[in-house]
Amino acid sequence: MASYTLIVMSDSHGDREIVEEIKNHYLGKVDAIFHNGDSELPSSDPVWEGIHVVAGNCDYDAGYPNTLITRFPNVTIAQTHGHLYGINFMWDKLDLFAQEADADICLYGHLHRAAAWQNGKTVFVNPGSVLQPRGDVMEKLYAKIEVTDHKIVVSYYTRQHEPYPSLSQEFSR
Ligand SMILES: [Mn+2]
Repeated sequence: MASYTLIVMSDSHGDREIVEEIKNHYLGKVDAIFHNGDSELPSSDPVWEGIHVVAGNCDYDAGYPNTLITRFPNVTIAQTHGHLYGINFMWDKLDLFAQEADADICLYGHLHRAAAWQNGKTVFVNPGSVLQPRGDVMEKLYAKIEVTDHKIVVSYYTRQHEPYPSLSQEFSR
């Protein structure tokens, strides 16, 4: 049985230390680390070695891609910040992006709100913001996704790597 562990952060807005801290905590121990944009760091920053990162609306460095598709033998991950897909107003465009990539998991950010849900086969995950949370959950969070052949489990962690269990969810695939 193939299984993968993914770490996802987003919207660090200039806080380089937390990006480096999360990377150092997990690099080599998980299958991939993602940053969903609005880092406000140069795309040439060496912190990005080992991190899949996309452009956010506050990233003016042209070196970041708007989207990234990461494929493992048994799981496809589509990643984008979300502002280019109008996610403040609707989910249709992000849905289409995920469908076109045939994504099992769609990673986004932008809203600074931790969220995970499934539409069709795709599990959509916003890890929240590691710096500026908004909405009902005012905790600075990142996400861990554990993928097996039949399940996708999404859980959230604080900047101190403490679990934040009330937001955990499990999806069938
Ligand atoms: Mn942002």
